[in-house]
Amino acid sequence: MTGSSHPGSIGKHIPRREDKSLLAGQGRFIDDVPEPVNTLHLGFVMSPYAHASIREIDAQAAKTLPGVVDVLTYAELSSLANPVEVEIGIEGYRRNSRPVLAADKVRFVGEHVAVVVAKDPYAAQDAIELVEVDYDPLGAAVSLEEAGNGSAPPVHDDIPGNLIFEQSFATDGFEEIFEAEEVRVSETFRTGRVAGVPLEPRGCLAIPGSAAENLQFYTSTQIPHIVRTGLAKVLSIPEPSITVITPDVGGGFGTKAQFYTEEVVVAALALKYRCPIKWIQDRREDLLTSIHARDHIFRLEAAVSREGRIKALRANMVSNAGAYSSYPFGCTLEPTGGVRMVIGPYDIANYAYEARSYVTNTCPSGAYRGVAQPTCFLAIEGLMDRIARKLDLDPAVVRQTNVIKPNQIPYTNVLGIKYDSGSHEACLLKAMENAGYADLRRAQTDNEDPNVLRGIGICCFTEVSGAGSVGWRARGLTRIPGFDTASIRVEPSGRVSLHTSQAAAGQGHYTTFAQILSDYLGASLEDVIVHEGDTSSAPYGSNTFASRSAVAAGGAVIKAAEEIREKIQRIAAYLLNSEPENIQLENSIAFDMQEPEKSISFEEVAKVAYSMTSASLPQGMDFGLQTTSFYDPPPATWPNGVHIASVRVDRKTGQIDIDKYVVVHDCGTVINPMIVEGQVQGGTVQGLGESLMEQIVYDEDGQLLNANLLDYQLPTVLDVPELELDHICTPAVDNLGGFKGVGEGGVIGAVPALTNAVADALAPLGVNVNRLPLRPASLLKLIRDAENT
Ligand code: MCN
Repeated sequence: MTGSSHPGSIGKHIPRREDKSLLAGQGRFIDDVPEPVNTLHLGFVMSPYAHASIREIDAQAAKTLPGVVDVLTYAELSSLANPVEVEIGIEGYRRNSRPVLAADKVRFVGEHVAVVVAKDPYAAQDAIELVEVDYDPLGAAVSLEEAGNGSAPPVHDDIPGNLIFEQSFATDGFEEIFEAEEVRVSETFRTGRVAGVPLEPRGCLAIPGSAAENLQFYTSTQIPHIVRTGLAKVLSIPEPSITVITPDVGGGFGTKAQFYTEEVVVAALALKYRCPIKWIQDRREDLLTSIHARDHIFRLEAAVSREGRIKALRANMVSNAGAYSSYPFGCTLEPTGGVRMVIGPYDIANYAYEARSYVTNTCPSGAYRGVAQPTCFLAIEGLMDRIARKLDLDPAVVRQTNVIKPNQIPYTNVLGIKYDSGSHEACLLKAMENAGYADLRRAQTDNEDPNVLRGIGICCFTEVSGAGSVGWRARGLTRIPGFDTASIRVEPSGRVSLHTSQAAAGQGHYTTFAQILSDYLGASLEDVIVHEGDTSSAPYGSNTFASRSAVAAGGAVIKAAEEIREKIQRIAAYLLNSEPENIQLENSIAFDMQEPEKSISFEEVAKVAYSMTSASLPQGMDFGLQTTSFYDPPPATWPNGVHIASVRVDRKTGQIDIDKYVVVHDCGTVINPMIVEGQVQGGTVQGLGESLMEQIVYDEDGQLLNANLLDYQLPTVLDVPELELDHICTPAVDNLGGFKGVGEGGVIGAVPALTNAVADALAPLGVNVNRLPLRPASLLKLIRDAENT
């Protein structure tokens, strides 16, 4: 891999520090947090109906079960906690809030109707069975198609037509330009609904302190600060009295970047009973109630020149919001994301879009890895292939015709989105070279076995990462700060503590932030210890999602490091009788570049800074070696990449074999190539799952049919091909450090590349592949239908 040319540890394969304990089974996850002796446990009574009025709840039998302390419903909880409402400042959004337990109606299967408080989790589970709820079932709005054509029953009385969000846009003179072109290519793509399925489901433990409203709140989340702000608001208690702590988090993938009603109930009841309360989710609850994602219909229409150049593009995205708008991203994240990102690495001057989101009687949707980008790139990359087929061009040539060229960068697209740098064309060319694209095409043409259908799929993409405050405001999200923060303290020992506003869920932050700090401060890597996920010590920030840590918190670390560096230089110069500008810091030693024998360790400098020697500080300087820096990055930073997949589809079984899989990725300055490769691999495998097998299935009544891991199929090691990864490094220009995010590119590239490969294989039969997931049974049906016509 081409790493960065940065001196020091940035760009080096440094083994992940966190793995020593995680791989030895010594990680401490939410269920491992020691629970105080008098801890009570919760169990939630979940609705078996997608849509029903609640006539009556009888909890008498449950309350008498040994070990049960209480059973509470909306009637009791509503006096303890306000409904959760996400504020979204964008035109076309209809406000929506969710009570922490269902009030008079349930709106999806799994919605909480009552909560059992018990002395152990087993009693809580047994009691759940005894709570009698009298429901009056109502017709359910489930499918997006029905929601879109207005035939679905209303989900909320105050959201007419179930339309919770709509937005449109068009560049000047769009219609005339569109109509002027002769060639039109269009397609409608339908994605399945998927779940994040982290290895560790959610859970929390709330421990009230001695003061009336003090609360220590452990939760398996990616967003401790946002949870804390949310708890304070919903429980109407002072924010400073709450400490949110994330232990090790066993994966989140966005599903843990939401503030959940269970978190509110656990906290509210800990304060009510003045004793510790714990709740750990099981897999069924996870699949029923942790946010779902995708479930989109994305239509694209392009007006194209005979050479395959897109002259005008029209997008229409419809997304399924589920029953409620979830906090903090709401239901606008996916539609605004899809229609804003679809232009991707292409130079398209004329663009119009419509985006809509409908509420339905299904689990709320939210921010899952990639957000809308696997869908919008499925659409634009699928369209590129269809343009190629229509004009009898090679699909790679169509992409080369439209891709942004190096001499156009910095490039600002029709929506005002700026790419300060990028290797859009170079990644395509390199991926084609690495894949042996010409040979793959030859093998496809030379294939003589009628039962083997060969296909090649390409996906060129950009990935929105590290969005700053302006980027979030542009999408109406007012509960996401956009900045991130780093606090650095050089301790009296000369060792360095770094607290960031991030909260890792497996991304390797304890290693990569140490690398950044070590390089920018001149501290030895071993001397730097990184802390995250405790709101009492970590400064406020946006937390971990949307591939933002490297860009936003990385920038904050650089800013803070530079501030401390300057102070150390001044103290060292004073003690060494040198000039601050001559002082260089390396390996926790400060030395005079012109007289290197004049040197002093960080420890000696720190002792002076903390007044632990007889030496004094320069006149007027404050004690200590500590600072906090806030960094608000540009609206977004744009990594890019290309995936190429070559597949064989068995015409008799619909089975897919992946022969070759190539990725070329550009995330700017690479902090740790090993971690970057792990991120790309993990994301690609999730994309493989999304395109080929994963799907949450609701029936027409809104019953979730596969809330278990036997029926919700995930990729295993047997499904994953050899992934050939390569990188191009074009550092970001507009942000500190030149880093671009990498957390989501894998899934964004994989879904379209694999889908296009299968579509390419089946195209000669006249099969149109435009609906995910591509399971063998559904492919076989498409093949049989084509053969029979
Ligand atoms: N990195 C790097 N060089 C770069 C960019 C990033 O070495 N040029 C490193 C970072 O320092 C960090 C990791 O790569 O250690 C991911 O960085 P980044 O892209 O900034 O993403 P975040 O740390 O903000 O993590 C969020 C991202 C998202 S949005 C999802 S979803 C996701 C993902 O990370 N969920 C994950 N990766 C995951 N990995 C694991 N193991 N578990 C999850 O739940």
